[in-house]
Amino acid sequence: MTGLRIFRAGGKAALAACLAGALWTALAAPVLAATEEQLRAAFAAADVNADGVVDVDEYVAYFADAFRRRDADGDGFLVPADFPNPDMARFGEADRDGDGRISLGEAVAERMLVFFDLASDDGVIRLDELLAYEAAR
Ligand SMILES: [Ca+2]
Ligand SMILES: [Ca+2]
Repeated sequence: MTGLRIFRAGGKAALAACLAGALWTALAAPVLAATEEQLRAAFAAADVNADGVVDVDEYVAYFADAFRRRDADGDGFLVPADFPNPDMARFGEADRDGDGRISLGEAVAERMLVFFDLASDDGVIRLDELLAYEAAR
């Protein structure tokens, strides 16, 4: 996703990529370098209650929403055709049961590993953490 790079257990850098809202649009496409402005905008969009951190509920909701937007026919699964430039290696990693499609559960499960990696200290993601990891990658 441009952002569901999401589907790579790439830890914090991957989260930074997937939090860049626009990047959450192409599950397996090459990840675009997110600008700080894009990251700030994505973070603000994910931080629904505007308390300055993205907690696990906001994270899941944001990602589930991105999934639904990508799921053009609304059947609850993403297939390669849902992406403009699918990276089949990454798609295959996300498709844990190998049925050729990515369910919401498969997509969220993959993302949760990243969330808890980035939010390991306090259970929430802060903007400075996101920016620092993005800058380091
Ligand atoms: Ca929040
Ligand atoms: Ca699957």
